[in-house]
Amino acid sequence: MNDSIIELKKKMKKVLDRDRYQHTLGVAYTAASLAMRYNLDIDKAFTAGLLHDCAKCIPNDEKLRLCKKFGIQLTDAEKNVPSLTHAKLGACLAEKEYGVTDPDILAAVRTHTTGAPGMSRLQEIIFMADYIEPNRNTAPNLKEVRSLCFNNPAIAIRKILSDTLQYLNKRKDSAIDPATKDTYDYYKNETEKVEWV
Ligand code: DGI
Ligand code: FE
Ligand code: FE
Repeated sequence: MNDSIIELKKKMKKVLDRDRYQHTLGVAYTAASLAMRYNLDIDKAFTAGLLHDCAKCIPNDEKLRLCKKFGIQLTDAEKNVPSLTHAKLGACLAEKEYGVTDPDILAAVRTHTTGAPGMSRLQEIIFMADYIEPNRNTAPNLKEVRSLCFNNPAIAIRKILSDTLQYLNKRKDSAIDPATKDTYDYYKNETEKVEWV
């Protein structure tokens, strides 16, 4: 792995708490494995994995202040559930604070929580790796979803989002971001084109 990855690892260890750093390493290595499977640049996937939660441990009021400072447009859901902003703010910090210029890496960080319709393969890999990395253990159907991620990304993403929407619908405080619903609709439509689903 290149030197910039080693530097980034050190920086993430400083700005994340212990569990979040372990999760971050899990996402980076899982993303690297998915990149091997789908013939993508391994260093790019690892870098996006390392950075995806770089804004997660910033206190919520500070997150909102930084979003305002950087002119990041927030949805009503993000205003109601400020922790959601760590994705867009993370992409902004990846560029301004950690020197990332690759637009695909920045997009992967930006969309890692809600997904987005028509994601690039790298965006899909980070979205999936975040959900299945080895330290994750509470989501339903993890065994099935882990296997799907290495076999059929569109179906895996559809399943992740349907389980996430079901979980959010059960919770009273769940403000569903339009991006989460739009992404589900997109991947549902994509996978309905496939006959054997
Ligand atoms: O940052 P992580 O915990 O590693 O993972 P993440 O960025 O995917 O965030 C996961 C949480 O985000 C999970 O509890 C589900 C929640 N989430 C995803 N989409 C939405 C959402 N929460 C709300 N309120 N609305 C959404 O649209
Ligand atoms: Fe996250
Ligand atoms: Fe994460």
